[in-house]
Amino acid sequence: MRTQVAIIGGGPAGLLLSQILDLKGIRSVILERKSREYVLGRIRAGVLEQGLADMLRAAGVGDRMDREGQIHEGTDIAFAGKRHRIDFAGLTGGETVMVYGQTEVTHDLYDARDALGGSIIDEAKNVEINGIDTHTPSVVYEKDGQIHTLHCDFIAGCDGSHGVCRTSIPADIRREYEKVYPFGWLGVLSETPPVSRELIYNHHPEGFALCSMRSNSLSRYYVQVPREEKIDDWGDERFWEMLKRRLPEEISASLVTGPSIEKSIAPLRSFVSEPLSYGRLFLAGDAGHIVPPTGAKGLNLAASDVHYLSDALISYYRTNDEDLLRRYSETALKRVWKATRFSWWMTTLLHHFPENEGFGDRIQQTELEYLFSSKAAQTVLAENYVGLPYEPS
Ligand code: FAS
Ligand code: PHB
Repeated sequence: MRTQVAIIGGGPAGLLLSQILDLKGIRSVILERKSREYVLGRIRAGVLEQGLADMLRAAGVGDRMDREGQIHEGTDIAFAGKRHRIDFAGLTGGETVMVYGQTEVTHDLYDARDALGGSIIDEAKNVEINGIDTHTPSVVYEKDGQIHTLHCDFIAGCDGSHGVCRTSIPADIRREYEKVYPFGWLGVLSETPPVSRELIYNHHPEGFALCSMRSNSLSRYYVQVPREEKIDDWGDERFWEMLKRRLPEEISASLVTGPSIEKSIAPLRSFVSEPLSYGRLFLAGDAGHIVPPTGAKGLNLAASDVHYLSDALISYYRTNDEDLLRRYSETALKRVWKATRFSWWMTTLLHHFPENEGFGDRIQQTELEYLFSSKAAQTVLAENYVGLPYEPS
């Protein structure tokens, strides 16, 4: 088999890249390890920056998002029993975010790929990438017991944090930066009306809590739990009790609880691998970096990587010029590190760090009090949350 761009991974990064390239006449094949049903069953991100929403619209994948998604002009941050609003639109000259689940984005992308006859090979096992330091790379994989080789010009590593592409970059070239947080997020999806029209990021001495949603009848809640917690130890009642304890009285009083239709624990870490490219291999999305979900940046960074990588590939196939490809890693990492900083800052501001008792707690409280006394401080939060501009390639 032969194609122009072999894409490893059929999550949002791989699907969006394939769709954008297809619309420019560039052929790609997506190799996805799991079944489509498994990929579409994942519950993950919920907030889309303007940049990602615009990319989906430009790729012909924005209609259902514009029909069913919710535009949010601000968010609440609650601490010391009170809630304060960050007015995104007012502080950024009108910028907003779109609340629309990653699960729906992935559904829409699969539908769009099918509509264009895109080539997605799911349940592709034992993917191995070869020749990335040559002009004739290839991918070997197993499907239905048969071994196949896919010859290509480029390989896009969109295979997430547990993929094979990142570690195909030689260890002596690769530099990894990591910060592991001593806690995770226990998340619940429930068919209940959201407790508030906008999201509420809630600081509490016991631990962080987040009130989010997918629609007016589907709510998404998270509580900070110690890293070693096991999901089997968390019945719904225990979850709702903890959430209510952490929310300000006026919010928990109006919380509608119900059975969880999904419940999972995600560990939190910050991780960046440099460079994001090596020879004819280019990493995009979680394959190259991971952020704690506190800043709602993971999915949105996958989008900006795809923006830069698709620009570079389109430019190459149009002009045979490899300049943008050569500069992809440096360009993408500038935005990755800014979002990594913001996600670290939001996580540090809002979570309880047992090892910080005393001085650390007082600094955190001072930071929160300063945030709500300073329009400048709120503007910094707002412009990062709605998404910093995509730097010109
Ligand atoms: P993905 O991980 O989505 O997709 C990678 C794909 O590659 C997967 O389908 C995988 O099966 C496939 N793959 C892996 N190895 C392969 C191989 N060897 N061969 C072929 N295919 C392979 N972000 C937020 O903004 N907010 C959140 O609340 C949030 N919650 C999250 C919760 C969890 C549990 C996780 C894991 C992530 C969460 N994220 C969140 C981040 C998440 O949304 C990612 O940023 C987003 O999925 C990135 O998309 P991709 O880069 O496409 O990676
Ligand atoms: C979500 O709705 O899943 C969500 C929203 C905002 C975040 C993280 C997760 O920062």
